Amino acid sequence: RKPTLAVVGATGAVGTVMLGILSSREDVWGEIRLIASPRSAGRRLVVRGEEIEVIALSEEAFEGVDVAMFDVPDEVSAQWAPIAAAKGAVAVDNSGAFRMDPDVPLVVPEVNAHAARVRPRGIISNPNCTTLSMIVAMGALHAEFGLTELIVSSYQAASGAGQPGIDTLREQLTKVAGSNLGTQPGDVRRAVGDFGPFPAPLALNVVPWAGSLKEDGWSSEELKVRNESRKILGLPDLRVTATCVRVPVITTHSLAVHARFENEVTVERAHEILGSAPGVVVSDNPAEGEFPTPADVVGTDPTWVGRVRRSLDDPQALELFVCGDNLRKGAALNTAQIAEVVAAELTAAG
Ligand code: 11C
Repeated sequence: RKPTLAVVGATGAVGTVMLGILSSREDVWGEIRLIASPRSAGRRLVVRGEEIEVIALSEEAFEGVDVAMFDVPDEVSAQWAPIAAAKGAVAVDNSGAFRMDPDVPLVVPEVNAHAARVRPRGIISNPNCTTLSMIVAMGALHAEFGLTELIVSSYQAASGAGQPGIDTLREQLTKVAGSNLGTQPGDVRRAVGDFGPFPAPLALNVVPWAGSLKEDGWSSEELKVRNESRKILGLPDLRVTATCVRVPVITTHSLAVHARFENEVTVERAHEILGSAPGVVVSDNPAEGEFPTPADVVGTDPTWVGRVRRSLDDPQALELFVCGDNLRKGAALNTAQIAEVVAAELTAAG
């Protein structure tokens, strides 16, 4: 019997991408059940070419479910993932609710698939999209050179803040299109009016903020990049500094990465490693204008890496520019890959 899958949060920005991904990947699932808030129950959505009615989140909705994916806010996952697990499902959770729980593995299949097998709470966490947008490439480089430090600046897309983020950026872009705005202090701020989920205008701007305020001026997003990178790579003392910035891109997060290693590095060897790493594509020929940009890689699955350079002042460090679709590898795709690892395990166990 093929395992039964539940998709919780099927109607959200990530849930919508998830249904497309489930329809295009090798089909390892028996029944696929779509679950959402009571407000969205009754809607009919297409997955694997078949229309399915969305049912309301309830305990009974998890009856007979083997794997339950959660693409919902932290507080909804915090309440419902343990309920799904108590009903016998393996919960694969894309929220921040359980990522740092020592009894919950944080899994990126290309880096630490083995960790998915040990799940005392019946829950597996999917990392934050910013961490995910670089970690496959960093895992491959770490395996060869031994990572000792990461200094990253992110360029995060509006869709990281969900559908309200996308809607806000589109509305702001409409308001500023064809104008002379962006020439006087505050003119864009006054013109766009509504900032939506962002603390400042995003159109014609960059905003050095994502997430909520934590101690000493750090944002939650910056701490997630640090804590999650350490946990996924199994390097609890890895030095990590992140500055997270929102840019006027609809979808695809980018990161400028300074990575320091135990050993000397060469660009040639880094290209070889990245070029043969599953899930990574190298696009690095600046003489021909070749490097990854969000507009070019959006809608694709891999982590794209370009601008690979050895640091001028440090032969043990590399500089890179990395792009990844935050709704696909950064969210839905990685969740689907984790669920497939579990499905293979369940199917093998009979
Ligand atoms: C953003 N990375 O771009 C965030 C969204 O911890 O799953 C994802 C938040 C999370 O705003």
